[in-house]
Amino acid sequence: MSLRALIFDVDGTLAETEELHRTSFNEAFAQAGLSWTWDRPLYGELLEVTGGKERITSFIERHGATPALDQQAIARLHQNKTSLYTGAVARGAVSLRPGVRRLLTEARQIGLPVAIATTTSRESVNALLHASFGPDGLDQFAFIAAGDSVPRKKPAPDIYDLVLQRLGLAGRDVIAIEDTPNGLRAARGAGIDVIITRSLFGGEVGFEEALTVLDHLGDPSNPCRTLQGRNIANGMLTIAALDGIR
Ligand code: XBP
Repeated sequence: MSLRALIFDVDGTLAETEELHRTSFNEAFAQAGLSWTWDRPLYGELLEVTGGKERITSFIERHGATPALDQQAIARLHQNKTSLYTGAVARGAVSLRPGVRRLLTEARQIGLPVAIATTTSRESVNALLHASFGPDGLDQFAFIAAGDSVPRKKPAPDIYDLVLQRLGLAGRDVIAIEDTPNGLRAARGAGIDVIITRSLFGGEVGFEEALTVLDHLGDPSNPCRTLQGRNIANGMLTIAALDGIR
């Protein structure tokens, strides 16, 4: 087998989490006495900037939102947003997307390492993995690269470069699963082939460089559809299919 690892994005790919991120931002704004509200269309635009702290900074700079909080205040506000988000995740507010658990189980059974490359805070990733896979959830991943572990977030390739370096692999050895044009650019920048699963906030355009675009990864009772690119899934994306396209 030429495929030596899989790398998963988190938000929109492992689970549809962005709506909960959005409402957690709004709750944190309200608790801080700010009159800001991010509705869905606005949040869709703001997602162009990855990373929660960076998104708030860009909102202040590009939308002229007041008060113009400094970086310390933004970090505090974001920390509260993260607490609100992780609390809701722990209470079961989000679940894994179709096919994710199946593909991870398949990878584990054949000893294929799986890593994570995300711009989201490590606390938020941990909360999702704990809620989805139980207390040992984190152990099934060979490496988790999250949040501020690199200075430049997606679409820069840095987070993928970091994962490759830690796995001791080259871009051609792995496949990434992503849901956004920013994620696709980041992985491609690191020389990695990408499968896109379309998500609520990931958009429908900008995926020309993906190997294939699916509606989700597919399960026996819930087959996936190929929306763009090569038809490799046949209702369900398997490790064998991923290995076969290389
Ligand atoms: C998605 C993001 C994140 C989340 C919010 O990351 O851009 O910023 O919207 O998370 P990915 P934080 O698709 O790489 O998983 O508030 O924790 O930054």
